[in-house]
Amino acid sequence: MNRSRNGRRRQSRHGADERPGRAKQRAFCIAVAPEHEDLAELRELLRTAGVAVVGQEVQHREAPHPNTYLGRGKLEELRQRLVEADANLIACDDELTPRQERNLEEALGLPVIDRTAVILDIFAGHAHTADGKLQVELAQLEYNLARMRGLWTHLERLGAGRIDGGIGTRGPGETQIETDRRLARDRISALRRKLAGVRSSRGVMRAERERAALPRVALAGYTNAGKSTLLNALTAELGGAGGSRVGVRDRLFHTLDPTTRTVRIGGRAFLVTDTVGFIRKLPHQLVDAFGATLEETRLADLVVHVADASVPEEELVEMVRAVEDVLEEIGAGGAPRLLVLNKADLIDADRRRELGFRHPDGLLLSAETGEGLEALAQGIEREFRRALTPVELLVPYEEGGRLAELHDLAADLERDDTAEGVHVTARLPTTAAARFERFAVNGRA
Ligand SMILES: Nc1nc2c(ncn2[C@@H]2O[C@H](COP(=O)(O)OP(=O)(O)OP(=O)(O)O)[C@@H](O)[C@H]2O)c(=O)[nH]1
Ligand SMILES: [Mg+2]
Repeated sequence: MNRSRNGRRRQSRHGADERPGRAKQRAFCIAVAPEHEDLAELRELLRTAGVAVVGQEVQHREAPHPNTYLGRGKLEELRQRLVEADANLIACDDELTPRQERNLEEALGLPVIDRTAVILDIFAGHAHTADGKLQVELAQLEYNLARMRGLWTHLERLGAGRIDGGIGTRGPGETQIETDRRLARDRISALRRKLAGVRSSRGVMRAERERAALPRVALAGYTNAGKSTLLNALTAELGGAGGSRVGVRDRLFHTLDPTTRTVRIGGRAFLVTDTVGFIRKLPHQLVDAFGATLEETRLADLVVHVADASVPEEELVEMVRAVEDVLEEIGAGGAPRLLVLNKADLIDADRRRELGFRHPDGLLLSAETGEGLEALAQGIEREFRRALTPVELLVPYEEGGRLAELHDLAADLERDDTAEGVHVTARLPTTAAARFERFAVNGRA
């Protein structure tokens, strides 16, 4: 911590800070919880956002105070501790109502950011593709519209350039706020239109057509569980194609944009997609804005749920549940699921046994060392077969291309050349079965 900063002028209520570059921010974390809560995740989020943590306070109460989040007495007590800790920012582990946020800022005399703002800020920093950037901007605008002030200026992630004169860069003042609101709403509609355009663009449609032909596996899971590492391992070990390695880093929400690779398992090609990680209390603005990205998971034939099993059991259970909740929320709750307990290389023999009986369906694996990869491949193959639809087709000889496609897609394919064409019995993924319907014999397709 840089002591020489102690005497510097306070940030304005809206976080404006005229120092050039990104200021070193020193956050004091607060939370309300009925029982013990260690705030490790909020600290990790802040670390990823480039903010230092200088202290924390968890108030034990059933529910947050509706007006001030923390109770009166606690607020009094905190003021002194904030000075001692040399904090210049408060970070709250829950999403605050605009009123709670305002009241907290007034009572504590420091800018307040909530969990949602931190997550949105991280997303803003990690979005690389045009699509990703649009999605994050949309989520931020929606969050800010309710608050009408500068989320970005708090964490100073975005240089003035990008949102020059835009929402969140100005001070308050009633007229300004009205103008900002209107601008924000205009921008939100424009972004929605743009995103809709991106989605319906030719490229996306073509990719989707191609995708429909091969069985799709989505890697889903808590952020930092090792999804990208696993995709790399699957591509490297099992053979596959589709470009360079996916970025891996020990930070939250490293991956935002979905990456799809072809992986060959049991002689058949699968499309495996790595996508954005989930988190407890995932801001609903993000779930909305990332609809197209999350679609990859919703449309998958199989969801491989990757969990970091190197954490204590309680945390593991909580993270697994958080992911299940989000899957449910995005409409992927019904898809066949395979649980992968990753980071096996960090787990000792005792804990391995414990995992074995606590999560009997879980597949212990290490994306780093390759342990368990083969078992995962078999698991994918097995789940895939379970979801196959039996078909009986008569494919005319002139449709040779379709036959080749069938060979790629089908399991247990048997063919018999007859006078009318090739008679085929096989088992196909449901989506593919629908596409071959017109060749169906006896209504079986
Ligand atoms: N020891 C060990 N570390 C792992 C393993 N798999 C992943 N990691 C590490 O865990 C961290 C996160 O890995 P990623 O693959 O980026 O995780 P992710 O799930 O894609 O994370 P986000 O994209 O942020 O949601 C990195 O530091 C990896 O090196 C593993 O099997 N063993
Ligand atoms: Mg990743």
